[in-house]
Amino acid sequence: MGAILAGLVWWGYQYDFGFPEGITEQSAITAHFWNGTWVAAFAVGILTWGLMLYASIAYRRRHGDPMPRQLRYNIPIEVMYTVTPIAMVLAIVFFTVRDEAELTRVSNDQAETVDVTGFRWSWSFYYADHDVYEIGQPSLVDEDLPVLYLPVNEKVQFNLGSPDVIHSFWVPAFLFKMDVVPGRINTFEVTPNELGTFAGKCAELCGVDHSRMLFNVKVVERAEFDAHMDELRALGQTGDPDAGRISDAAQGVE
Ligand SMILES: [Cu+2]
Repeated sequence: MGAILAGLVWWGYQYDFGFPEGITEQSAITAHFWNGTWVAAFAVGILTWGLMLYASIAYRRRHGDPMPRQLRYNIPIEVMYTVTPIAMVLAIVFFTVRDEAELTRVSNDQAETVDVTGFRWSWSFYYADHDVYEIGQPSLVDEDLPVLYLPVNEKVQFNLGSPDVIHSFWVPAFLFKMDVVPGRINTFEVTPNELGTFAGKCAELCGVDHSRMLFNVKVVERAEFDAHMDELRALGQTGDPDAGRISDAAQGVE
């Protein structure tokens, strides 16, 4: 029985317990935390189910048994029932705080900086080092969505701002999301390490067109990234489309 459950846990581990595959250096931290939590939860579960099963068979009622000894107000057991869950919760808190600190650490040694503005109901991406931008419109049609280009294996710093309500910048394949809050700039850094096109969305219900607040992320080679910057420049999409909005918000100006 325990062996079957342990086998199931091992099998689940091979598939990251249903988690999508991460595409950044940092996503390995999230995946490891997710897997570790499941393994720990199953270890507790297997022990608990095993004890329940054992107790209900070994101590089942037999004919003529008297009323068993009652264990009300048994201090050692009460203490164990209190201390054990607290220790388990503290362990979860320890790993959560440790990994969150690592995932949100900003070291300012990025290769590219992208100022992301989430607005009702789309996104703009300002590539600060190239002074060009892309601005989207709400849509469910893939070809109409704004595309965020990122160079592979290079660290990108995102600065998230909003001129209106709270949004949330979510690329599921990053295994990470961060809220976009009016009046402040939220910053995080990732290093995408896999080429491809990935979905992005708003993860905070923000109004009538929330579901159409989609975008795509293209992780490309450096040369293709630079070519795209030139394309945006040729289209005349230069300057910060959000000049004022984000920076005013950062200073608390409405
Ligand atoms: Cu939104």
